[in-house]
Amino acid sequence: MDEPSAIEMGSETPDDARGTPVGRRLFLGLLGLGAVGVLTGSSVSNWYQQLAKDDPTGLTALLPGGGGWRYYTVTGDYPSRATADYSLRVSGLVDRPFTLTYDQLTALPPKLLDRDFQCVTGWRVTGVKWRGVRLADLLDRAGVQSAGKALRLTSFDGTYTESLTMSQARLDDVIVAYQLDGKPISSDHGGPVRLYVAPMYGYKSIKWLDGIEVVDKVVPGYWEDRGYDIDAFVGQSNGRNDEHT
Ligand SMILES: Nc1nc2c(c(=O)[nH]1)N[C@H]1C(S)=C(S)[C@@H](COP(=O)(O)O)O[C@H]1N2
Ligand SMILES: [Mo]
Repeated sequence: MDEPSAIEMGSETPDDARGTPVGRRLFLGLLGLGAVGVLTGSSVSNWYQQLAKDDPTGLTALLPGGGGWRYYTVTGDYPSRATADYSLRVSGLVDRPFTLTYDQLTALPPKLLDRDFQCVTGWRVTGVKWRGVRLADLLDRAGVQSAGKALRLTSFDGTYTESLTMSQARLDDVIVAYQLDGKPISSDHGGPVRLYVAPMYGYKSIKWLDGIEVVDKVVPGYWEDRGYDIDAFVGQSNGRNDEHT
């Protein structure tokens, strides 16, 4: 397998049939900031948002006003789902599989977190406030069977997956999140519901979460299949962020 890199993590979306990484186009775009005028008269902040969305390089973090976030998607679009149409399925090696609506999820006892969000590629957003439900609470509700050793998490983008061992999933700061900085999570950020794994690099925090399946062993997730650590604790894993400075 090719050695993955942080740039690869951000450039899964080809911008044309030849598969030119978006990153190159973006980088050239940043060099030519004067080109902003041709972008259909949108305000600079709208332009900035769009740029940040497509930015696999992290370079937009160097520009003022963006809050430091990059909006990642490996599929090339940002699926949106109304809260009324949302549901979360908990299944697999459990005694009581269930499905929660958005209203049912958000009615459960909340867990609040205030942490830095750290992508393995090096960008970080400090002091992000999250509200959600402890993943451990959902697992308790389902009743994990003794054979259940790991979780396989799925996204309604249809492509991204993630994994956690059972002990990681039960950590107090791993939540199924539905608010970010006091507002419902936007679809750009993986709303209406995403995972937030506070102690680990951002790629563990799967967006557009719709399925939690208890399985008997770890099934590597999307980036883990591409060489990133399954145990992605910030500062402890290989992180891959040594590959670019
Ligand atoms: N479904 C899905 N979840 C995802 C990703 C993705 O591309 N698709 N990217 C991951 C990575 S690498 C990071 S750093 C964070 C970024 O979250 P943000 O897009 O809200 O900034 O989402 C993670 N979850
Ligand atoms: Mo990331």
